Amino acid sequence: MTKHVKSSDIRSAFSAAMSAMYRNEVPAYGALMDLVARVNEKALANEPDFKARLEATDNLKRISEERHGAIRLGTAGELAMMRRVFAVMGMYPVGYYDLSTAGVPVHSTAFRPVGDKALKRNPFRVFTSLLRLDLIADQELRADAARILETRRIFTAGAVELTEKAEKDSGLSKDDADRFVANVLETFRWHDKAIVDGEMYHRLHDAHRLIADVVSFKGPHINHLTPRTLDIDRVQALMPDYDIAPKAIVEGPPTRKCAILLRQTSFKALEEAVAFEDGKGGWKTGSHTARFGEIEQRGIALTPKGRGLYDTLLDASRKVVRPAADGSNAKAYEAALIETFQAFPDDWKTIRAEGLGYFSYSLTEKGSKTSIPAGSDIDALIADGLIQFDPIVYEDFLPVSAAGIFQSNLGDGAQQDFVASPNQQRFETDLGAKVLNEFDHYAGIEQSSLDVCLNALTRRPAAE
Ligand code: OOG
Ligand code: NI
Repeated sequence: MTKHVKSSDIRSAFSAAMSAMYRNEVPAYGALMDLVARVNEKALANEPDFKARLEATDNLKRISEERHGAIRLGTAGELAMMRRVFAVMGMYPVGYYDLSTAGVPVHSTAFRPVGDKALKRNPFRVFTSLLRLDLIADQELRADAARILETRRIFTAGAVELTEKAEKDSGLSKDDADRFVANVLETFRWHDKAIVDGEMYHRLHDAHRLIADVVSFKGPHINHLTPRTLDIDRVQALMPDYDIAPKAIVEGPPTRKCAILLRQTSFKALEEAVAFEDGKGGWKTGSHTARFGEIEQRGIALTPKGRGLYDTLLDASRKVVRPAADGSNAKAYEAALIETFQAFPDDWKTIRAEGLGYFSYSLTEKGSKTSIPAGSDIDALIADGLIQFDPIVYEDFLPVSAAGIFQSNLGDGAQQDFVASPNQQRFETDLGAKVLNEFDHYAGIEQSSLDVCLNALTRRPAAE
């Protein structure tokens, strides 16, 4: 039997290939990558303790390679096939995000690796949205869009064939994995020739810019790739020096000592030249705005209790100042956010003691030389300096933030309102699987780190 490549290696190769493609297609992404690399280096040099903890927990290597991307799909069939393609790379749907409340006619999940080892190897994730034509009032347009979407094939024959092969054989050989990566990359490529004429494009665009973006093209071009920074405020401040105009506010929690969840900022989508069918077998030049750049800073994953507190505080702060799309009240928004989040503890000890975040446990130097009786209390072991704890990184997304990121992509024009209508069941039927619950995964990672510590402490013969 041929030897199979690890799914994490395929994911890693795919993430690198996608990054190279996007860097080539969108030079501003390359500039942002350079800026992030520089800021990260400096952040690590300025904070040797932080660097040492990242190294000790095997989290340092992944940072410079870390990124997420986003795509928007048109049909249930596309979503279901995408799930199978991502599974070959060890990426599974985690979480359900309803964006209808934010005036965006999609619902989404994130495909990502789930185990501790796979995340450390390469945490590449793709925020994947499915267009909801059911939220479009115009019946005729809805039918036209559905008809157009039915005609396109977003996967190459090779991608489908290799996915089936991987499913049948539970993996791919090195040669097949290389072909798989090259084939799947095609699905994410930009096409500057639309599959509709200018008139149809404008009808779709008038209904919602996002509908035009999904329906008018041959495939779900990757619309952004996001490197992870260790100091988002610094990158935000330096972006203009690199000729990149950032959005007015950073989404998510405010600047803090202990980073929680996820902070994100982006630059506005580029207006790019595209060609529409002219109905006479030729092409007519036009433009389309879809692709942008984003950066993110990741902090600790919160427990349901911690997340509840985060949601409450974010909500309260937005009642004080609602961020305007044009950035006119950005300073006031930031101040309100900082003020409101005073209520969220800002040291790891309290965050742990109050059960707000997930931690990974490991033995200290002293702990690795000590043996204890079974049934010892974890808090006592920490107090005795035998066990230490590090925050577990949040690997998912935040719906309010995602809405803000979508918005920077949609222009500052009037926002549409849809009736809030989450429909996770429908999404899962279309996906052909249930989405995983993010909290279960963090809890599992936390528990297994504890088990490893306790086993080591209780089984080891007493040190001499
Ligand atoms: C996805 C926007 C959401 C994030 O990082 O929250 C997102 C999109 O624009 O398709 O990527
Ligand atoms: Ni994003």
